[in-house]
Amino acid sequence: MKMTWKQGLLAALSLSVPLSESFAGTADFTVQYQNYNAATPNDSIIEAGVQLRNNTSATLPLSSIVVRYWFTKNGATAVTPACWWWTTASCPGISLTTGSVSATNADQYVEIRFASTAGSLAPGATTVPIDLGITFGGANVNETDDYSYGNQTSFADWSRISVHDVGSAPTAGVRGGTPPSGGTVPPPTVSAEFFDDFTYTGTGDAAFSQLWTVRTYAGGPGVAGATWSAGNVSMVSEGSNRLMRLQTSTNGSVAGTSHSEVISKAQKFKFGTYSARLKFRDTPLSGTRVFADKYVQTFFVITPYNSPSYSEQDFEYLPNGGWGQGNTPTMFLTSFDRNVTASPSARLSYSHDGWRTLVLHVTPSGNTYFIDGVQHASHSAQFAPLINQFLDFQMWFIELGTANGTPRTYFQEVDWVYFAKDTYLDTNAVNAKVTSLRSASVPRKDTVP
Ligand SMILES: [Ca+2]
Ligand SMILES: [Ca+2]
Ligand SMILES: [Ca+2]
Repeated sequence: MKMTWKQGLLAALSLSVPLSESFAGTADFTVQYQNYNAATPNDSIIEAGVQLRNNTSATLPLSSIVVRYWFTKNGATAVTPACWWWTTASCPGISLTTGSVSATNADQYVEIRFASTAGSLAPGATTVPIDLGITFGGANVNETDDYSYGNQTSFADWSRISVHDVGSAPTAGVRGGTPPSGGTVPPPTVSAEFFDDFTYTGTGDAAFSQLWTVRTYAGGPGVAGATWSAGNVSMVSEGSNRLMRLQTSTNGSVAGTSHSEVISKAQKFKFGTYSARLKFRDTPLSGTRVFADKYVQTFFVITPYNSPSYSEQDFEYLPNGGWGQGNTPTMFLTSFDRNVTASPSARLSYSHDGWRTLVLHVTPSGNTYFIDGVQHASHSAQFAPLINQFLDFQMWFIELGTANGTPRTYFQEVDWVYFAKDTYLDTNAVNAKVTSLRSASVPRKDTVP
């Protein structure tokens, strides 16, 4: 493609602009919209076709922006966004979250985010349509009172779906379209919080040891006789960010198998928002993926297991399947209670490889699980904790591929963990808290009594 020196310079400049800052103006993008469900504005489905045109003379990375669709949920208790089509049926490169606002004709929005793999949009180019679905747990809603609603059945410019800088507040950082007017609901005030960005030099860092214990004692869960190795926990870099890495290794024999666990020193977490940003990994750090190795990548909270008041809430990801799932990558979201044998568990039968933001609301009336802003499970008050809990990260084998004697090491990484006591933050509010702490150069914080 022929490109002038100026366009080339602008494209180069765009790469050096921080993602949270506007590259240029508020008309960088035009949204074009078609209502794919125009015939039924009063059923339980919103289906919007959305495409984006780049109005600038620069090539703009889609990962630098988000698209927000604004609506009223009319009292519906579940709001579930989905990408039903984009480029291929699996919608690679897109993730979706929801947020709350208080604006004219909008109390909710769905946000479309793009991974770096979604690529860039050339000057004047338009994306193929994104088929955005929003469902309400079967409840019927009224779309005609939605800010972003229109009934056109072919694509036309539409200012009521807006484009913003990634990471911006709901109506801020406008790059295209016009967000609804009116205030946004400020996130609730957090009185006590725990945060760790895992910026340590290593697990020998004294500051790390103040907050966390790396397990070395033997025992369950998992393959009996496996060791729990301190060497399986390390701190690594990803660009300028620091991550905590957990590993689990095997050569197919019990003697050659080691697990890992990092647990908070404090047992003081009960009701509130638990959250962590994890990079789940489907492929090994070294060696070959052996599907007969069934193992678990986790973030969970737990009391002492033997307590008469035992409780536990888990995000457990099985990249190679297991627990009756064959080789299908499966996420289990489970709440345990000492006195209940049937532990409720949601099962998500697809890969979670890559970065995921996990949010768990633990309230006196039950536990609700979110991944990347989407609610996937809600468990009743029976499973609310009775006593304080620990924060925990763990990797372990359920069973081994004993026929394969070649060593292999699997891993997961943790960017940060955040807890807000007695306060319930949605995923956007959690991300805003983490961004704010980082902006203030706070690598870790603990004000939880
Ligand atoms: Ca509809
Ligand atoms: Ca509505
Ligand atoms: Ca980090």
